[in-house]
Amino acid sequence: MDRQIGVLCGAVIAGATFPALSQYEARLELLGLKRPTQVVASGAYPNLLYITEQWEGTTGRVRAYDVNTGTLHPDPFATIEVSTGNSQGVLGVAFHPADPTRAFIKYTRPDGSTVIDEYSINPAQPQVADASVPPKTILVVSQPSQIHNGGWMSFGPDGYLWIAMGDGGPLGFDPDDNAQDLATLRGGLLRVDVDHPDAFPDDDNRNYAIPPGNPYIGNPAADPALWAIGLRMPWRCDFDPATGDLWIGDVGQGWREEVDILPAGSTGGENFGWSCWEGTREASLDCPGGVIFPVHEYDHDSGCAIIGGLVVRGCRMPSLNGAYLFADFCAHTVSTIRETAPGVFETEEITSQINVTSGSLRQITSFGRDVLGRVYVTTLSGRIYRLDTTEFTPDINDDNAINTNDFFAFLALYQAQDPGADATGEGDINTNDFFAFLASFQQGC
Ligand SMILES: [Ca+2]
Ligand SMILES: [Ca+2]
Ligand SMILES: [Ca+2]
Ligand SMILES: [Ca+2]
Repeated sequence: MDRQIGVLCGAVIAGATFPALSQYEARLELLGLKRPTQVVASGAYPNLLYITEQWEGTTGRVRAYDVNTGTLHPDPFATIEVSTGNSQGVLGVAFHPADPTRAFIKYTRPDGSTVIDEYSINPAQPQVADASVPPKTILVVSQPSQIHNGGWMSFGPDGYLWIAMGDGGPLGFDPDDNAQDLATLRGGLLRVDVDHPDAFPDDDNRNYAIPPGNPYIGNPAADPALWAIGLRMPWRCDFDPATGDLWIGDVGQGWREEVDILPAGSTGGENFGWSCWEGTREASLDCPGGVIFPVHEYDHDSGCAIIGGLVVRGCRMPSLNGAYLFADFCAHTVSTIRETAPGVFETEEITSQINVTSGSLRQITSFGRDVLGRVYVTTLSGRIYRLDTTEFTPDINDDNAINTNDFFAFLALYQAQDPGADATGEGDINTNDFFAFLASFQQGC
């Protein structure tokens, strides 16, 4: 913060009044999609959001949506033949962080296998994949059944592609013990390198390199793509944009839904417990030690399937800054988790604080963010909502950061008696608003 403004804030903060209790709004952004499962931004094309449509009939799609114009591009980015169980279909899309011509789509193909293919983008036409370049397969993982195929995928802060895999079934309680088996990728968290030559030239199902530092390199009993094990159905995960911690929402079996954290400093080899443990409930008698337990879990009195969310960062919703948002698919609840002291996590259900402008937040399938940190929610019914706040935010110029530009933007609004300067929210613009702005400005986000 500018030093002079900081001094000014320090002088007036004692008399400041803070905005009232926050309320949120879920504004309907788009409807009519087919089972949307993810909303992903590409840094290279900041006005576009890419939406995965899980399946319609036997076809899944990725669609491009222009957030500036509010239009869905009529032609899909990609159209893929898929298998169509509840956790099958098009499951995720990721964009190479440094190369605007490369996109990656995760889906289950008609024979049930989980596949990641690379698609090419012509930067002149990023709404649709470049049809002149055939998709290239990165990874194929066979699946014993159509359950627990779900799992998220994203590039991490380290530039590698991270992939979470469900245990694959074929029944409950992971009967093949996939999640504790170092030889299979099912039930694991993977880290692969898509920038270096294929390390498995004799294997058409593995077309990537292994990043140096992966924990099981050199272990002949382990698949070197694994970073961690013990996951059941990690439907949605998120790297905290501020800390790099990975938050994992792992769907439970009959008792516990859980949220796990892989710290940014992880050196790999973590065991998240499944199927020895379901949350902190012992599910089998033969459990290894050293299991990482969830930072939050809830039982089936409060829901049935956790929809992992994301860590909100930035100034658009100041009271959610730093909170992890997640949902339950059946209870239709939205909740937050905050680390209030090192290792202490507190949760709050905020469903009743969200005013939904049209329809309802039922059967939430994912949360996503755009390049400005705005938060989106997808529902199985085909809707996308943008989560916003009715609270006053000192981010006056709406760029998700607070700095001197906001200070001067506020002064301009204040002098013009613009409603945007009504920091106290009572309809009048006076010196109280000036002090309230300064207080929230100093507080930052
Ligand atoms: Ca290969
Ligand atoms: Ca666990
Ligand atoms: Ca700003
Ligand atoms: Ca006012």
